[in-house]
Amino acid sequence: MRRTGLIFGTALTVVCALSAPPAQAAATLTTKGPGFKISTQLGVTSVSPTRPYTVTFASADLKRRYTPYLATALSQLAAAGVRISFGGVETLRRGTCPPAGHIHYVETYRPLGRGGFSKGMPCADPPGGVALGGVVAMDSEYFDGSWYISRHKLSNTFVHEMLHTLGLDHPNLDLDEDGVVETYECVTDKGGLKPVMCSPNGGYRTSGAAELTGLDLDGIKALLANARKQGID
Ligand SMILES: [Ca+2]
Ligand SMILES: [Zn+2]
Repeated sequence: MRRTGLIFGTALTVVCALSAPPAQAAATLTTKGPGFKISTQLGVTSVSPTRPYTVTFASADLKRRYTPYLATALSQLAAAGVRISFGGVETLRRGTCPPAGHIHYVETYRPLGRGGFSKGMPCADPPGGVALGGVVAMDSEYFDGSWYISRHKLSNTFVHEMLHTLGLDHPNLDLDEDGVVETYECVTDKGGLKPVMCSPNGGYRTSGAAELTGLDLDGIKALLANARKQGID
């Protein structure tokens, strides 16, 4: 069966119910913008402009297969001021956070317990609210042929989940004011694009797309600016 609808989710739908944003973060820090939202409910309010972020993989095979999907996004993030680069292979105990600054990719069967969904989670409540990276679990179904996903959605999923680990949440809003924040209900940029962080998916729809939109970059810039506002290096 071919399914092209809901492709990725995260545990954020679960987490949203847990707690209000930390009180100390509310006053001066940017927490959202027209096309982005920061994961304050997970205690992440900034991205360090100086500390390194490193993308690691659970195996050499994953590194080989996943790197092409992430290279453009890493260039964009670096250009925006994030010190991010590819690292190597490391083993992580299930359910734990990787070493500081690592964004660790694994491949598991239905990490959210739902077919076709992948999961990206930041390490919660990092000191000072500075993103420490996290774990991305890509659904193995995309790669063994058991779940159809278009090339552009797969590419966007890689980037979407990575941005969760840096502290971006779904920016969905009740734009039509029907009282419900719906899937795909996200602002668009001048070119009609939804942010790649839109739930369940957004971003460029060209084949092989794996880029942040300008709206997502606004979110990254806000995370970096929050660090500077707090004097965080
Ligand atoms: Ca609505
Ligand atoms: Zn998501």
